[in-house]
Amino acid sequence: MNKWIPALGLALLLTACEEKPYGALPSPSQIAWQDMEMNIFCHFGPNTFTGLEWGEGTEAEDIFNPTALDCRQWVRTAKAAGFKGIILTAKHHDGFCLWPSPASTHTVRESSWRNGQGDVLKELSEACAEEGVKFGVYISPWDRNDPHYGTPEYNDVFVQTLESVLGGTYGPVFEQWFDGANGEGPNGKKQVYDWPLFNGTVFKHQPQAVIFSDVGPGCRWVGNEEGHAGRTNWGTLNTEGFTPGQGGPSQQSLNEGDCSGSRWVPAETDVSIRPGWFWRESENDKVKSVNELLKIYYESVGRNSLLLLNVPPDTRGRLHEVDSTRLMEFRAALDQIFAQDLAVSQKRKGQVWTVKVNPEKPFNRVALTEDIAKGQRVVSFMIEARTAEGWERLAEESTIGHKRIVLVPETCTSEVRVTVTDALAKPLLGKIGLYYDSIYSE
Ligand code: FUL
Repeated sequence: MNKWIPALGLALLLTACEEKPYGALPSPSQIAWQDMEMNIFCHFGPNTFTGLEWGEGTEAEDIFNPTALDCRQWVRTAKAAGFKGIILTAKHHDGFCLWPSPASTHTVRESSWRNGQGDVLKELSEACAEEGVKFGVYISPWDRNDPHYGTPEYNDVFVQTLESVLGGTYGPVFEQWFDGANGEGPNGKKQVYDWPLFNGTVFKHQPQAVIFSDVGPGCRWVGNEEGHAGRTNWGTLNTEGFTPGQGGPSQQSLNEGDCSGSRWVPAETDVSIRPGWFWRESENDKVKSVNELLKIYYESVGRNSLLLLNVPPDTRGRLHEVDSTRLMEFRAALDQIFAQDLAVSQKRKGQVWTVKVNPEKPFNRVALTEDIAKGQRVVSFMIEARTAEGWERLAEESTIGHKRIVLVPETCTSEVRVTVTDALAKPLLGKIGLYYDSIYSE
């Protein structure tokens, strides 16, 4: 036998061993979810028409009356701006259902909108399917309308509510958003939620769905509504002993995850393009600027989190011109910044990656990735540039994950060096990208 064959076999075996997964791992659905990077949140319902953020639950159904509902416009706008999915508030805390839920008498069916024949979920899910944009739902467990709220029966009502959305009528649902807010219902009582029952119902009908809550199991709240994940941000979290809402993990754990956390529950950064979650005429001049959106992008997607940007439809049932224009400007800015990767080639030696760069072109962004399918490993790293005097430090940071974009001073150099200074297991970095951003100002 050729003496190299066993040696080669051993080498391959060693490589395979080296790349063994480490720690808590993402499921295929969670990997696909994280690849989406940016999704649109749509807060829409009676509050759109009353100007409230939290409806009372006593609003007449006729309040909901979009004059020119056009879910295709939402989906096409989201798609053109580079967002991969849309999550709609199918039912917010006021209990009003944007579909004719058999578990409620407070729905589009009881309204005079389209003579009670309208169904926003149908229209949105069909538009999403046509455009190849993923469809997700927010269904608030807190319900200020349902008379059963605050009694054990409500948990069964909520299961029926979930089933009527997730049971197949509206096709695949990529994310189920569970809001932790738990206030009082119409009888002044709070509900003891049966989370295992709710999650089990979601998985029964949509086994691939990523469930959002403070503790997942699919993804976690980032701990604030301002649009920033932690500079340190682990995809892993210790969930034992915690529940969604008030029994959730600390704000720091939500924001940064837990190093070596027992479960893979990555952060989702939900933030509104406007001051409020629902559309209001008075906020048309308060839509976030491109600069603010870029900051949010760097501090969410650029910090190993998915960005869920709320762009609420108006009383016509359309994304307002101010918001849709801003989304296009945001897209144009991202395209310009990330159009050209200035890294020429990349070499690895141990825990050090050296990247060749064209010395005539400046860069000020370093984009890093880890192969998260094998577990998140990098604890800390350092970025340096070669100068005539030796290596100059540009940044020292912690954690990478799915994507990490580090803002560094404007630099011209022939070589960049990334050194992983601490890791839980052998670091598996992907391609390192170097970019120049002339738009964002801190
Ligand atoms: C919160 C809710 O109370 C807000 O109204 C909004 O829906 C936000 C995304 O989540 O918990």
